[in-house]
Amino acid sequence: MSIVKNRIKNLTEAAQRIKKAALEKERIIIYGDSDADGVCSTVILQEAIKNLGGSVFSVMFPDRENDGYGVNKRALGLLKGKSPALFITLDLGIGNVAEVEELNAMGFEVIIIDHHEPLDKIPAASIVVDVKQPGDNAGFEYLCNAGLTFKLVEEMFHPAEALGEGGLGESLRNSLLELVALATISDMVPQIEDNKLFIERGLRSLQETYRPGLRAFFGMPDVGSVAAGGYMKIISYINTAESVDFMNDAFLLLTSHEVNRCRDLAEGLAGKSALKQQKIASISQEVERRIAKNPDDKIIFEGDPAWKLTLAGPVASIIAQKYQKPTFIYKKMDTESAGSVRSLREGENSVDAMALCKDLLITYGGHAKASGFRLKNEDLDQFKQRLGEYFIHLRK
Ligand SMILES: [Mn+2]
Repeated sequence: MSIVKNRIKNLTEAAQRIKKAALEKERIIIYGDSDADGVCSTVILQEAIKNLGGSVFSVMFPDRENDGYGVNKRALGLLKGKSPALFITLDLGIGNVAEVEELNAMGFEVIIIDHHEPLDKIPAASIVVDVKQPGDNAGFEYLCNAGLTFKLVEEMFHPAEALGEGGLGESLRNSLLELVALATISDMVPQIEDNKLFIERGLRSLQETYRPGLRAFFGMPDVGSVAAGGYMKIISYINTAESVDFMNDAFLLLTSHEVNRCRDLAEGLAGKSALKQQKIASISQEVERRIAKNPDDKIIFEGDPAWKLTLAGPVASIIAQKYQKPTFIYKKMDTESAGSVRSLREGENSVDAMALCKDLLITYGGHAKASGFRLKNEDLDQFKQRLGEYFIHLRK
């Protein structure tokens, strides 16, 4: 179904290596991001590996609130003694230069599958697939990570040099496309080319999904049919799941075969989602109260110890949309602050802005319009000032 273009850099190599690991029953660990895109990517790859006769030894999702985004320190601690293994990152990893070095030293073979903007240095993984990395001119920067993972899986089932060897069956393909569609909509990537096809075909299949976790949502009174947009509720429920001890309820839901368990998990996520929406609204109101004092500021830059880091993104989205200014919302912790950025206007690239402040930042990364950062509290004022200067300059 793919529109024929150049090959995505390293995609064939990654597909062949993962397929070999599945067929030879090597130990495989998948480390995915905790949002809908990361969770769907993980389900897609795990099901592909199982369909090739392999198994996934463990699946991990970082607790963004407590342990930080990406491959974090606590994960590295838990991974001690688990090598040798093929360690595959999904929807994260491109910023984990130091952690990948550590994984290598621990005896893991690392494959990165990501779609985020690379920073100065690409991690020294054995294979890096990132549609935004230098040298990838295939033109697939618009894919979400689940879309990229679907293309990887297509290659695992249809290696270029052995077409017809045992393809991705129609029902598995459709089932995976349902997840790709949800992730593509969730990640707010442009609905063009393959993304458009993914959404059309995935949503069509979703109407009659056989995945118990998705059927559980359609059994709930507040989730309408696919035609009525019920998938938006499903996406927000999946994004509500937070990872605890490296496991994630949305992943458990999407991979469970037990109808009752799926119903319980789906209802649990719906309940949490309602609470989350209330908190997002109250933080947004607080931000609006604060910025009302300085209506001429070129950026919005607000933080608080009481705000949850996982809500910084949704709050920043609402505020950036309403005020049309680059918006930085952060949680202030004991010694460090971490937050999310939304910069919606064309040409106001938030990752470029932060690159100019990288001497102040512990980590940063993401996409032009949606990104994140972490820094020491003592550097907050200078960070804010330099961002302000950068964006004033851009708007002259
Ligand atoms: Mn993503």
